[in-house]
Amino acid sequence: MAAIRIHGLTPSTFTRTVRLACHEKGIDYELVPTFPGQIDPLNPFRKIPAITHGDLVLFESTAILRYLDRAFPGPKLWPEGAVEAAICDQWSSAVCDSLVNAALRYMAARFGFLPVPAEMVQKYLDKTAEVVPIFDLQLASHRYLAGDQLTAADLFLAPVLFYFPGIPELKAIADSAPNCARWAREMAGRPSMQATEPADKPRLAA
Ligand SMILES: N[C@@H](CCC(=O)N[C@@H](CS)C(=O)NCC(=O)O)C(=O)O
Repeated sequence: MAAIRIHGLTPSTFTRTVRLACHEKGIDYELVPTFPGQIDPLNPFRKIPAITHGDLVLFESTAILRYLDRAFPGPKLWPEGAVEAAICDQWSSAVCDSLVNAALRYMAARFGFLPVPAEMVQKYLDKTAEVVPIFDLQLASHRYLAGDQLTAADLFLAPVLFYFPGIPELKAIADSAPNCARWAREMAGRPSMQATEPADKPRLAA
């Protein structure tokens, strides 16, 4: 049995981020399929993923990635320098806050995961159209989201952008972000992305 157990689901973007981190660092893990409603007591906030490592139980993907990066050898997910590490945190948070609170909420409505009032659905789409160009501008002058090397920030962004082509309105936004497209193509070629492709892609609600 692998020492690291990831409790979550393959279509979950945050679960994929944690799995990506394990693949990038070469950490062996076992995925324990767990729905948000089943994750308590590992995460009392009832969100996936959570991990266990021996007696340690951890939830919140950022804390999990930080732990994996510090506790295990392998390529660093945060750069060494104070400035570079802060930039990585900045872009990771921008994904988890500005992008997730727009695009992921829109996807949840379109995939029928959550009942979202109609006026909010449009607001989430408008907000997505507002924030994606900011990521595109950053990627215009940097190979990766937080600079010239792959960092945790890329591992947060990739699972979210991965769903854009499957939703016509989000595909239209992605199509006007050429630098995100160039970055996404490069990310798609990584073995970590291929190994964590969701088993079942969610379908659009009628
Ligand atoms: N801040 C959490 C967010 C995790 C999260 O939102 N997970 C989603 C699935 S991708 C979830 O469990 N949603 C269920 C819910 O919000 O009730 C983290 O970084 O791990």
